[in-house]
Amino acid sequence: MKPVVEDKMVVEPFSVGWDPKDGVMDNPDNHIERYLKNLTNMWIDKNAVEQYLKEYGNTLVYEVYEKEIPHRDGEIQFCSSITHPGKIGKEYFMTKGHFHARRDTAEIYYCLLGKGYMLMEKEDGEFYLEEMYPGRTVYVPGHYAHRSINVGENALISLAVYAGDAGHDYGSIETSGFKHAVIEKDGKPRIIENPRFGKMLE
Ligand code: S6P
Ligand code: ZN
Repeated sequence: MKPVVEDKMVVEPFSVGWDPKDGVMDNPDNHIERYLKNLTNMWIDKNAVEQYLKEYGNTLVYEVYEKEIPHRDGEIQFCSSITHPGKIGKEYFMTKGHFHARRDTAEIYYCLLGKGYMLMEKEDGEFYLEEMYPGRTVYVPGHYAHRSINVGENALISLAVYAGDAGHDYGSIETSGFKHAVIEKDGKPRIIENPRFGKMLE
């Protein structure tokens, strides 16, 4: 990841190509790749993580392509967010999830391909699960941690757009997790309470 861009940087008008079929952006400034070995604590079933790594090796769970925009009020960040298909035990591949560092900033996800859910959860546990499929847009209000969950057979691809100074706060999600999780039951996605909530690092 590059250092945060100098705040006084002037942004010239620009456009960027990205392929709606695979979410790959031309000349991105950042291409973030999240592999399973760096995401071992975020799943309900720790044994299933070990099992998956033994069977399939260190697998790419999700990736993000973005242009570097100054992290300041008035700008707009955007990226393509690609969550690959797969399951750790019964739990679908998903992003780490985060609150925005500036908690009151919202975000929209415009889904281009795939099938999944956006899990949105407030600190007090109030939560919403919105479906994601091509042509569907999810509005994530401020104060909701959010995570994309891929329940389909192919990549879940969205264009995410959010406030320039939103920032990311992964802290409490890494340590406590979300209160809810989406797992497969009888071949269908089902929401459950996360049995490891509050102790993801144990
Ligand atoms: C940023 C936005 C997305 C995510 C991306 C990866 O505010 O919500 O671009 O960064 O989907 O998820 P995460 O939780 O690892 O940042
Ligand atoms: Zn976000």
